[in-house]
Amino acid sequence: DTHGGHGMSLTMKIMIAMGAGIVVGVIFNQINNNFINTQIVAGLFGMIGKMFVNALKMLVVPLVFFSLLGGVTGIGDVRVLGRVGTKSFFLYLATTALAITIAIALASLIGPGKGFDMQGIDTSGVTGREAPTVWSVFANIVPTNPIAAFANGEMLQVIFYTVVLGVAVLMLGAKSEGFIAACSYMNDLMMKVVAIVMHFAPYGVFCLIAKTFAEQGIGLFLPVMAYVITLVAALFIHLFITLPTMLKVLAGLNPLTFMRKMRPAQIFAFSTASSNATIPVTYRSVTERVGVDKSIASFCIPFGATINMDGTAIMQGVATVFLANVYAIDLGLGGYLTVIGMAVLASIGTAGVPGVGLVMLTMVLSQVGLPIEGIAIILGVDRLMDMIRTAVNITGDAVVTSIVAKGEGKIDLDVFNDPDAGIVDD
Ligand code: DAS
Repeated sequence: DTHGGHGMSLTMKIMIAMGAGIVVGVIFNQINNNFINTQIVAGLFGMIGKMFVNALKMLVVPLVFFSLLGGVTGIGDVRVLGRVGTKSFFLYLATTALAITIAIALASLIGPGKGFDMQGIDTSGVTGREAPTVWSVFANIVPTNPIAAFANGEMLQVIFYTVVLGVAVLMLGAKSEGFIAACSYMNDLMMKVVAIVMHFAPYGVFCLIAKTFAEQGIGLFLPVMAYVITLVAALFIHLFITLPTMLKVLAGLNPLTFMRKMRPAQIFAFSTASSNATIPVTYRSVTERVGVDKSIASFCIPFGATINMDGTAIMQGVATVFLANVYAIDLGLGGYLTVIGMAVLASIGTAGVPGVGLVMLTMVLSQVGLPIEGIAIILGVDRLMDMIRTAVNITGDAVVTSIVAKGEGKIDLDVFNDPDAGIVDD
């Protein structure tokens, strides 16, 4: 979507960078071991890509802190805050549970993994992680040391502490005016830093994708093609049917307009495979392009990036059915209900970073007695699957945020209906 007389918008540049990255990556993958040492090229792309992801991540904690502090003091009413928190929490869990249920149903229908030939796949070296108990997941939301929580980017703890701080700021009443003004300034300052980092997006996106495709042989997909096709189908059902329907029915917003406005954030999520790193872009797209009020987005976006992972839950549903078929183990309805419960619980406790879905999958598999070494079978294609499901994850976050905002009457429809709102062309 070009923007006025400014020529090509950043969105267009990012999309071209994504396409070019795929083409260049596949070419390097195909010519590998011939005359160009792709290790050097992949190393260069990797370095630039990593710098870009790090630049995004360096924004997350300060941006979330200042925007959320501004958001809490902007809402100004603890009851409204409680309502927004409760509504978003249950909507996030509901979309995740719905996503994995559809994924399991679809996978049971298609039946990937039946008669799978292990053909000497090396399943050693896959280590599981203990499944968290419900109690520990919720107890860990309260930080023992806020500085450590901020330093380590423990998002749930950062959110908890900032909300409590925000409520305390409200309780101080008029005394807080200077502080609130400073937070608003810091929020604007961080958004300017986001704009600077986004200026380098085409280069970062290109390098991240070119490196991934240069390393991911296409051949890796053949043995698990049934798994990949089922997973991508389930992800697309959620992305293009379930979420748009929820948006239309629960918020009365045009899904096509919404999806176009979320495209840059989806491409960032695809390129970085990290919901957390994408928070600055998701937040900016939802506020400046969809028109959601900062006071809602500043809570729901980081909250969703942490506890809401529809795409990841879908992968866990499909992978569980696939591995149950590979090992010819019949999980039964009880088994699948356990998988759904475990996947939803696991998504609350884990941050949105690359590869976290597989770590959560070990928890889900061990809970239903499936051999976790089976993960070695789908490991080869997981990076690309992670990129796709992360784009689904942040779209789910943005949809729930928009639904909550619409419910609170905190969405500016003039912005939503303005095709050029928030076009990032600086
Ligand atoms: N990459 C994770 C995220 O950032 C999702 C996953 O690993 O499944 O949301």
